[in-house]
Amino acid sequence: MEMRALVLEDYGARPRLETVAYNPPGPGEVLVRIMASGVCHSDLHVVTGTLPLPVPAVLGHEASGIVAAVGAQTQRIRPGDHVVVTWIPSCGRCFWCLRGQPELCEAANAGAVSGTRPDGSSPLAWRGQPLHPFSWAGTLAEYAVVPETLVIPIPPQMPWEEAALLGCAVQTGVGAAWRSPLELGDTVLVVGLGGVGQNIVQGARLKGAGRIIAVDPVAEKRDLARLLGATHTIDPAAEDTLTAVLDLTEDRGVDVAFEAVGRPELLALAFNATRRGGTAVAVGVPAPNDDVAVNAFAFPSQEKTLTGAWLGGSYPPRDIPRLVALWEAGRLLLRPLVSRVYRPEEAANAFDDLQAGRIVRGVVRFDQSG
Ligand code: PAD
Ligand code: ZN
Repeated sequence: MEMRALVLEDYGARPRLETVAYNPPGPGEVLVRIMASGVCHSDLHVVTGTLPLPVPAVLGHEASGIVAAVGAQTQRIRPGDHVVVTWIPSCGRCFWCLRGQPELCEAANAGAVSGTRPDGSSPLAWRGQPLHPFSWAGTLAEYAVVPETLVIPIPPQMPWEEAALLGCAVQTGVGAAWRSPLELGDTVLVVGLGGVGQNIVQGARLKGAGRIIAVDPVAEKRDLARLLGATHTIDPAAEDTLTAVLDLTEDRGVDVAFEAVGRPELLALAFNATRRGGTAVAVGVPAPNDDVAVNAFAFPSQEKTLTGAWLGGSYPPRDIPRLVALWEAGRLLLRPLVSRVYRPEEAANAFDDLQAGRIVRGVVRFDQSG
């Protein structure tokens, strides 16, 4: 069978809408007709080669759609279900899954790195060669053939564009805030207000933060952060972020700081902006060989913590229904995160707009072509 998908041929190339071949779902897999797929900076990291996932690849890892078919041995999902597609297919059996850290699942990690199923095959092919779906998802396409564990049912009335963002940005951002040591009334710093950072802001609000200081050079993103719960904003192009944070906190620093850009110097900034006993959380993804320079003396003498969050520490079957409940109650805002909707033919433009800082989330509607 054939479909159109956004293919990255090699690092540095422009992603292109191509006709590719796909197999019917195998055992434990489902076929999803993609309605909407978001474009995340992690997709852009693959395009630039910062995140060296195997190519050629089908990009995309946060989406919504309708289950078109299910393979043998699937249990939870039925044709016709409305679903979110996410990107860590936790096995439920490995060392990490059994310890309650399914986001670090061994099989999921190995599959993301190899871009193939455990047997080395791929459900996708292009020009006679195997195509690697991004982290087994590959949702910037008309269809995705994915493990059943990547697919979570949602209420049929949920709009496609909002639902798509649950796949990555919302789980990552809200989860990172929720699982951080943030306590009621605490002061929080969020560096970087893209799709992920905005959700850290609203996650911090939902967990009861007092002051939320949000940093981004783009004015519209600072405005959106205020809508989602930020109490203070900083333009790093106009003032020194660390000085501004210390001014706002009687020179103490914040209780919890999040880096949501993916640059080591900004992670060091987040660490330096925390108070004694505070925690900095790395959410942004740097290049695999990047190091961060922070003062070693601060760990024992100031009891500081530097940690990280992968998919916000989320477990999608447990957390997506909770996020849906927050959205239904009007407490989790999704519509304002969708800056622009693209047709499949324009999907590559979403990458240009993301790189230029013009959008928070761009969403491609695969059911709206022409
Ligand atoms: P994005 O490009 O939408 O957001 C990045 C933001 O950083 C933009 O709004 C920029 O304007 C802003 N920025 C740039 N320079 C600065 C600066 N000096 N100070 C403050 N802000 C600045 O990306 P995104 O929100 O999709 O992703 C952000 C990062 O998170 C990126 O590295 C991505 O790969 C990573 C990510 N991590 C996970 C995870 O599981 N940890 C999941 C998804 C994305
Ligand atoms: Zn992502």
